[in-house]
Amino acid sequence: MTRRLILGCGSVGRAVVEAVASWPGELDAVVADRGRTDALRDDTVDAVLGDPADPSNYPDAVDVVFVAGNDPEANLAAARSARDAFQSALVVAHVPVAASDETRAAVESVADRVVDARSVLATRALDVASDETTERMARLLRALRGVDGRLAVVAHDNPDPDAIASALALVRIAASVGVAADACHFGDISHQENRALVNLLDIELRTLSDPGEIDEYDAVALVDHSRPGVNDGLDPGTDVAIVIDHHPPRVPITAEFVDLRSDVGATSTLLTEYLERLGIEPDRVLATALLFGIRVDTKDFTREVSDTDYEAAAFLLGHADAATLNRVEAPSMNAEVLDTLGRAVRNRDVRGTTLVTGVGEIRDRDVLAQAADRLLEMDGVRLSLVYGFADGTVYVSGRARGTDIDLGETLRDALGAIGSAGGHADMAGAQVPLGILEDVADGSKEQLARVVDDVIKGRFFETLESGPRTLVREPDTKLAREYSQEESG
Ligand SMILES: [Mn+2]
Repeated sequence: MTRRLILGCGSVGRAVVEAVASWPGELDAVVADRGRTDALRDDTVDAVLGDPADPSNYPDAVDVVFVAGNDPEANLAAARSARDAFQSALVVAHVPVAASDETRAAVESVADRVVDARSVLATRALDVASDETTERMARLLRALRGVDGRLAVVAHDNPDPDAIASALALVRIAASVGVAADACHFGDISHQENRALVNLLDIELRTLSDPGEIDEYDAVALVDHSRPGVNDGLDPGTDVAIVIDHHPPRVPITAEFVDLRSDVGATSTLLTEYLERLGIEPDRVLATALLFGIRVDTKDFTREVSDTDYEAAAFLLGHADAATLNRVEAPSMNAEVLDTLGRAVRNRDVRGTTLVTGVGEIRDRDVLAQAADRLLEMDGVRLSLVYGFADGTVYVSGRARGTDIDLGETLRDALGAIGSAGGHADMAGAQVPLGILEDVADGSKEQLARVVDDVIKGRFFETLESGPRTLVREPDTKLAREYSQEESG
């Protein structure tokens, strides 16, 4: 049981609390601000109102201390007290942007780890996430290794692509630890698209017709649903070893291993994360099925889609068979758009609510507008800018929503001098001749992509940081017309 103590609570402390509150272990906090204290108590943290640097406010023993206030000097004082009070604890201290070099150095001398707001925030957030993910991986493998015999991975009745793909993926993960498993379901695969998926990919599924058939197995796992006997043909009293699902449960779920995350769009996303983190390379059939599962459940990335779904899709793209996907249905999103979107997600540079990304060489510049649209759906993104190059020109496409930035005018400021740019406040584009950039790149495609990155991304962020155009000015109507034509697709 890890005992954690938070000292001070600025925006960083708040983020830490939100991440840590769900972890097993104890969480205490000492905060000088009454409003913050009350907010923490709402989060069921044991929060004391008082001076974070006063040891009399501390619990008897802790394993990890997060110093997480907004004030550099107060954090230094708290870090010193914590170091004195808990010799063997891990002291992690946040150094706010405003800290002087002197204070920064002083904090570094007492804390075991320093989180420097100027550079490390994003990285630390990822570390925190990966700790949780790593622990989950370990628990799943433990549950699988505990299976003595053959495992039935049961999808819900009349399984959809998400359920089918998830079952296949769990069978694959089980095999990686030497446990034999079958992907099973009750009912029919009735939907034409789902049958096409199974037939085209030659997917092996066992159709169960009698609840008694499950007795041939030594353990049961459920995917894309969470209760035996509810939306499957199992006896409601069936012992379940593993549940992996993205639907919010109506009742508490009992199983040895439960992974229920309703903040992702598909169970296939969860299974993809396992494959990726466990270093299991999905074969063509599995990757294609998982990608299809994510697409169907998120209605082609338009419904309940999260960053995790995009990350999973980006990973699967490298392994999936786009041609087969295209044959399963006539998708609204073709393979090239999906591929461009994958590159856009992988290469993204997010600063605040702005996402800028380069996709390298493109064949069809329409894909940029579609990618910019989709990226705007990512969590916390209010402005997206996507660029790629073709036929000696860099094409740039941007979208904005819920911000007061005039994107068309801002793009003109950023790129007007080296090309043509403009458009609406919420939908804009630019074209920059590659000309001189190509000379700099010296014939190498990779080098060219880097030079384009430097110029487009560099100029755009620079313009944003130095004061972007806001919606006060009327956009140039002539340019707006010009660009709205190519941006309408
Ligand atoms: Mn699903």
